[in-house]
Amino acid sequence: MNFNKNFIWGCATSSYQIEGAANEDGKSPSIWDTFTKQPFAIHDGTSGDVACDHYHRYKEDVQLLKNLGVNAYRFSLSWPRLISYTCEKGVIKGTVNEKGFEFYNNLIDELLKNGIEPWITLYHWDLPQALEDYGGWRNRDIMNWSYDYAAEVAKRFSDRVTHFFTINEMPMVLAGYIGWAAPGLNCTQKDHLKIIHNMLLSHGMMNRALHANAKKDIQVGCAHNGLGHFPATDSKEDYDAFVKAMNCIEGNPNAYAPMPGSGKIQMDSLIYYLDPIHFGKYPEQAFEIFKDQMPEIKEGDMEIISTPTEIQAINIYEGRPIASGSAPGVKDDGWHIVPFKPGKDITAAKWPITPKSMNYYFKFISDRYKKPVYVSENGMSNADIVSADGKCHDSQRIDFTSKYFEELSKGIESGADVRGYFHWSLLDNFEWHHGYNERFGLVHVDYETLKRTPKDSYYWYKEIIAESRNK
Ligand code: PNW
Repeated sequence: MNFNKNFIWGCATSSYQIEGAANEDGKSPSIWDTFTKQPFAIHDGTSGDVACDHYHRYKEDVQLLKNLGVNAYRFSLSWPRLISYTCEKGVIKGTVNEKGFEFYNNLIDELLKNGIEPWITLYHWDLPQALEDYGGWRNRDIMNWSYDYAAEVAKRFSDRVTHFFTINEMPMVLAGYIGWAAPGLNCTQKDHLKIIHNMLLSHGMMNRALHANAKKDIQVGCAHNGLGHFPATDSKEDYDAFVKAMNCIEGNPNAYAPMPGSGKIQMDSLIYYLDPIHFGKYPEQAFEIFKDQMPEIKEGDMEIISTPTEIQAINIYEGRPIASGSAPGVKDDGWHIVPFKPGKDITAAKWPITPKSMNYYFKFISDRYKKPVYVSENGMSNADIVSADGKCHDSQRIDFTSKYFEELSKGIESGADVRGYFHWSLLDNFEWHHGYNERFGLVHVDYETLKRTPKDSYYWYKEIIAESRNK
């Protein structure tokens, strides 16, 4: 495989999914603390109150990373652990929680002591509940709250941390305003487009705050998620069809598929989110399709949003094969999604296994935005159990990951500038509205004893990393 010696091999996690300690050491509630307590919000009725108890076991988890041999670890900061908010005379005031900063300082030091580079995500969905009470992502002021938060993060951590991701998966933040994620609201499309605009502004303001307060050169980007489509065959026609699909910003918000003529924003469109960041403008077609639903763009907004970033990160799990010719029932745009055959390979979460998502998609992103790209998440949910022999034999995950690596390698060979890969996830963890039923870890977690058992895939990934270093 085509990974050079300097390729970054890592693992990713997020605060609410692993930390636990939901009410400890001055942490204020997040929207996920609130949402998980609502009846039927979470499939198995659980919450992240304890999760993997990483807050108390981070040293053990750093040893797992060290033994794995990764050179980088991507984790997120719990915003409500770091800052709590009150409102006085209509002005929102944040107060720093020193205990929260102490936890991440310790984690960063522990990582560095063990030769692992910390990569920080500022926002992985656990918004302080107090900010949601003031409108959260619906309130344009969030760009200023984001600035102040990011400035504090840079002041405290940029002496030791070089890589920062602003917002993780803006489209999935939007899921909170479609109903199935926190805060569990159901908004109109006009609201959704405004929320996206506010997220883009916040990304830009975090980027500015990080750079303005950094103690050394840092690299900043957002971690976007999308569907990694790919041409159904090697024909020129299908390749052109794939490019058209990538440029389609309409789709079914709940089906993760582009759909020309639907009049709905495709929740995880690539170009609707990333063109503003990299080119300083929304795709032209957005104004034709969404007309007066488009957000108000104030003077200077697009400059804030397009403040230069150094890197682009992408979380990638699946995609759809695209072929030329239109499908019945949708506007003829010269392409269509080829339906999967019955019995298609799927993961435990029933997501289709599509290794080719690592190939053309990354070339497309790399060519379009011309920034170094990192795979900030990739992995699968599997029905893993600890066997009678005390081990966890997750051959599916090894198979999945090796197939995805092979296609990523082909993408790099064809010119995609991908510089690193972070496996999702280090540990089995709280998988949002699915609760603990989906296991994404390289390490199995027994939620009764909190015992960690490295799975076969952990040892396999360890070998891949070692081989690629010794090339
Ligand atoms: C990502 N989908 O979310 C998140 O960044 C992680 O926190 C999460 O645990 C991981 O992927 C696995 O789900 C996604 O339904 C959630 O397409 C849902 C989807 C994609 C990504």
